[in-house]
Amino acid sequence: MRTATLEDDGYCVAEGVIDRDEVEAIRAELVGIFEATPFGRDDFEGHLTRRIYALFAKTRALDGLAIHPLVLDALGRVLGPAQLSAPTGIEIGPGEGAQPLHPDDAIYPIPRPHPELVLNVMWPFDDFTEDNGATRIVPGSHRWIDETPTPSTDTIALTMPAGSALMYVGSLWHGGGANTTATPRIGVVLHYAVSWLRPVENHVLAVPSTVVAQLPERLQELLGYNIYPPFIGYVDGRHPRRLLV
Ligand SMILES: O=C(O)CCC(=O)C(=O)O
Repeated sequence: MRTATLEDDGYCVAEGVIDRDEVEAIRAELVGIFEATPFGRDDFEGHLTRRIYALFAKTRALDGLAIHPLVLDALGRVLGPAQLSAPTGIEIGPGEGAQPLHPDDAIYPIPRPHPELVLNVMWPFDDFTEDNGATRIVPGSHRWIDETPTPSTDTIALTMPAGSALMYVGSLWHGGGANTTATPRIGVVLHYAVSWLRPVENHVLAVPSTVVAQLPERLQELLGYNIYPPFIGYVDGRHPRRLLV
């Protein structure tokens, strides 16, 4: 079968990006945070699903993945200057139904078609299977203009081993799958957007600046301490990095 590409298919999967030991270490850290995280409040968040928001205030385990060379390369090709927008840990619990299908860029009131505004990287920390809620996508839907899915729309489950990286563009219709197994499905979706848009989560308030000051410069930029040329994002006329002391 042909390998899917971001350019042609709106998604791609790279397997074996992180090894089993790293997967286990990150998963263990996330499990501790999920234990202190409430279930979702509506069908979109999922009533049996827990979501870790303000992720970069709560763990250092994902810093390297957020700036992984594979990711930075894709961001440069698909979005150009980019920032983190909605980084979220997602634990789909046993018995959860399928999440409503959606394109992530629909949150922005910009008519389709438009250049890509959003790129997601889903990092699975369990093997994603048909049964435990692997992310489902609607093939070809990144090219839709006014079309929306119906109950008979075909979706495919992006099954992959933990340690893979799934990337998909913000215009692709997708959603978390139903989990019909007895164990949770853990993944982290690092959702990036072009850096001239307002990010979905307000990182500058979510992550204390004393924490950001300790991070790699590239991650600081992705968390809002950046300038989109010539000067979107300035603080008192200067680069926001100057606040990080
Ligand atoms: O959990 C997943 O597989 C996808 C989640 C998702 O698409 C979302 O919450 O926007």
